[in-house]
Amino acid sequence: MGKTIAQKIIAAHLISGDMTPGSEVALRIDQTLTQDATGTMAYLEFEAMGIPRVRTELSIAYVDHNTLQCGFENSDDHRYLQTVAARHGVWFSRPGNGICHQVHLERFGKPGKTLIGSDSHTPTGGGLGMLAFGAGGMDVAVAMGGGAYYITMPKLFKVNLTGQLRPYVTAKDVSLELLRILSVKGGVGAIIEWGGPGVDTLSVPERGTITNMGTELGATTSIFPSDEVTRAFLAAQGREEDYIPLASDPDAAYDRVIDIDLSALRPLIACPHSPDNVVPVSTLADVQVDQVCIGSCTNSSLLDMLKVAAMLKGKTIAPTVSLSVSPGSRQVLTMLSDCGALSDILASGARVLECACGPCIGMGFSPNSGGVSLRTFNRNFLGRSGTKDGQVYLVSPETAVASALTGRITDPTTWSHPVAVTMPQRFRVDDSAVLPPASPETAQQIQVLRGPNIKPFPAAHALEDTLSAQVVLKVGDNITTDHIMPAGAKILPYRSNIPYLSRFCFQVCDPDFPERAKAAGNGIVVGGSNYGQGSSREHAALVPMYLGVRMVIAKSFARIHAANLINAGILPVTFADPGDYEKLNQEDVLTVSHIAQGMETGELTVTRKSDGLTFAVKCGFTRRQRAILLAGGLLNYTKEGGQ
Ligand code: MIC
Ligand code: SF4
Repeated sequence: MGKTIAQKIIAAHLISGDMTPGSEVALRIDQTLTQDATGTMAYLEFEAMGIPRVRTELSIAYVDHNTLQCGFENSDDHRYLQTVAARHGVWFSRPGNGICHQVHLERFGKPGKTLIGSDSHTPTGGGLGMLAFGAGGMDVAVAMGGGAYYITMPKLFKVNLTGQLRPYVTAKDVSLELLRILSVKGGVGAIIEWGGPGVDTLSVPERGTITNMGTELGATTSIFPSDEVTRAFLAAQGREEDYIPLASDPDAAYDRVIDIDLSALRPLIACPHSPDNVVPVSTLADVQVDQVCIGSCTNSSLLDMLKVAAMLKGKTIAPTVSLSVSPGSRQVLTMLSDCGALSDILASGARVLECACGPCIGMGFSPNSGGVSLRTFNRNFLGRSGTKDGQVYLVSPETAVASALTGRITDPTTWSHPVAVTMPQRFRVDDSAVLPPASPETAQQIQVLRGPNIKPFPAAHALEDTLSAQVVLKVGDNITTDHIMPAGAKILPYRSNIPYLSRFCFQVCDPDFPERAKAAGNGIVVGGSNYGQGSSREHAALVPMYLGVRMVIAKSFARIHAANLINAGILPVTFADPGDYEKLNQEDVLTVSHIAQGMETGELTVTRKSDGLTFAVKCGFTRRQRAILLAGGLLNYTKEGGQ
């Protein structure tokens, strides 16, 4: 039988395992990326492994999240990242050079290669035909050292595209349509491949928007074929030599096929507070808008920005609306400036922010109290904007501009003059803000500069055979890593300071959690389905570990978070009977015995101390995962010589 695109790349990178869905496969990783908010921890972990130089084809450290320098913390971390990168063979993309996923697509991504990044939107690279995964920092550190990346072999979904997008209907609407169909859990355990005749009509940046938001489906990754559109994009970036063609075989089999007719789509909008809460834009026409933000790794390409500029040209935004525009990279900003489009954006009354994540991660531009904010971003989780009662909606750049001009949520297809924007034949290439690493001969002389904000890595516990602990928190379905470990301008500077960060753990759900967990000593968290969806931040596992959490019992887990829990030495187990979730209460004391043996059989028995209630939990760990847990996390496991 023929192979899908993902199967071909996996087969070419397979170190061990068999490619049957559900089995563990170990993959050779060609490229890694980190960003600053997760990178500090990843490089501390890499240093702890004692490997002098990265063993990948390319590893690169971007600085794009923590770019506000309100104190010494972020500036110190940037210097740490720059020096640690230079010393260990890693390229360094300076602050202001752009958002990691946008810059990686422009300058470094290559069809057919594997990439892991310490950021959940690393699958953006799938727009170029890369097999790109979001991962925890520790997994990235291991890959930098030449180690394999382990995943459960996913199922394969195909989205078959036909037709062509109508004016003002965009790639973002394609993503929102799939979220409407599948929900934020619909892609868990699957790779989503995009195919069909409609693919030819989508440019690489549009494909990148779509693979970027595959993360919101919970998908392991998403990927497009590499075709003539890919070749043209790479040629325009001055790197046609990176092109290889890649397509699925005609008789490749998929576990599920979803058909989307691009011509039938209309502008869509995700309502607060979940990316799958999707309705047509036209149904919300009376809603007043306070703020509009355009940018993020989802929608900040030159193509997006040129459309935004063309729509804004000669017009002024509504006086009640505050509009921000963050171009995705220095390349995008420079080219907007060169062609005069930047002036059109500025003249409309927009505030142009630097080329960084910015408002997407609560780094400024938080909405007013209760304010309605339309964003071209990928996540609208509760509190993520920095304003707890902010009402964040996700839209395309076209819907964002139409709404900024009218002051109400506006369907852009009601506009009479479609704007036509084409991809440039040649991008302006200037990589001067990407610093090469020191040569192997001089690297040892580089001094790694560490600020006082870098605190020691918290010690993980080796797993005992019996665990007796209190339920320190019970939460519902779809808990995000933004609930577990919030980000934002006030907290992000402390990503290398776990003790300080711990004060904010689960702040959105229960401000008393950190104190209660600390007082309990050992703790258990009980969650619903899709626990830990969202980001790749391993802090959402390291901080609970620091606060004494030893086990999370949930109905189901998001992929990256489950891996991060295991890497931190915390047991992620699922209810054998989801009905048992209802029986548990916060403060119950639970005991689990014979853990090592139970992990072998895949089932553990939990007993409640107060009344002897017993129930089963599932723990289908692989041999390697069991060894990691028993060692007390991936770092201990690696130090002990585990592969
Ligand atoms: C996000 O979009 O939530 C982030 C911030 O990019 C995270 C990474 C982080 O928390 O540093 C992600 O998506 O992985
Ligand atoms: Fe940055 Fe937002 Fe993209 Fe995360 S989702 S990488 S915060 S732009």
